[in-house]
Amino acid sequence: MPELALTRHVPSSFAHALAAAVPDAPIDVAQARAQHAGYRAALASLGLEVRVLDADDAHPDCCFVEDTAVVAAGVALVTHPGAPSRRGEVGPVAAALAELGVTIARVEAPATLDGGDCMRVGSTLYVGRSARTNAAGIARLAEVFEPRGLRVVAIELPPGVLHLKCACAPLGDDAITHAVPLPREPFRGLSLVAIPEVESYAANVLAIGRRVIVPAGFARTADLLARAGYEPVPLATTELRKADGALTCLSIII
Ligand code: CIR
Repeated sequence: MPELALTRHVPSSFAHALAAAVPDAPIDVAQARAQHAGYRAALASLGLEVRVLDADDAHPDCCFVEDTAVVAAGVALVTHPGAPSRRGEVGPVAAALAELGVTIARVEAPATLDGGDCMRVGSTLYVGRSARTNAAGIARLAEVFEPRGLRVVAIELPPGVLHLKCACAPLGDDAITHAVPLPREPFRGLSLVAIPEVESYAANVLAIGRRVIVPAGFARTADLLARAGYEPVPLATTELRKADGALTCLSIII
């Protein structure tokens, strides 16, 4: 079981975070902060020690720490994010990970890699090739993690899917959620909880053991997870969603 969640506060500039579409209502930063606090409380209630890094107002997306490092097999691969505006986010996260005693490796330009494109399930590390993660980034991921016993499987993402984990997420070591835009073939051998197309945002869940944090308001997904033997823990994410954020993106779980 994981023990620690590294998170980062929502900056006061959060209303300027990257977003594929302009939201119907502007981001309410105070509410985003309240939702982030709810997230940290949920992680703590599931038994994790939660660390929170200071926000950096110069980086409106800095609370989405998942994209800045991939941690597995005792190594943190600090990324070179695909979005230029996010590249300055990695320093404080790398420093915090180094303080935790994790071995640090790095992705260097021209390679790009976002942690949201990386999903470890058992001994397999799936990686989406996306607008944010390029072939050199995937090659670097394989170079770092394959010698440490992880099989790296690349998946071409359909246009419009920001990150691999927008459409799937781990449910332990042999199961995942899975939403329609993704092919099924690369995940053969895993149990899939198929998320209905109208609820595809809710594919991004955060499982800690059998308890699974799900975005609030996605009743069918919660029901499907419960039927599959998990305990859904709904959490409000409306303001984070306006910046294309969901649940896994707010932490690095160690
Ligand atoms: C971005 O576009 O980079 C942020 N606004 C959202 C990042 C979400 N990250 C994630 O799902 N891992």
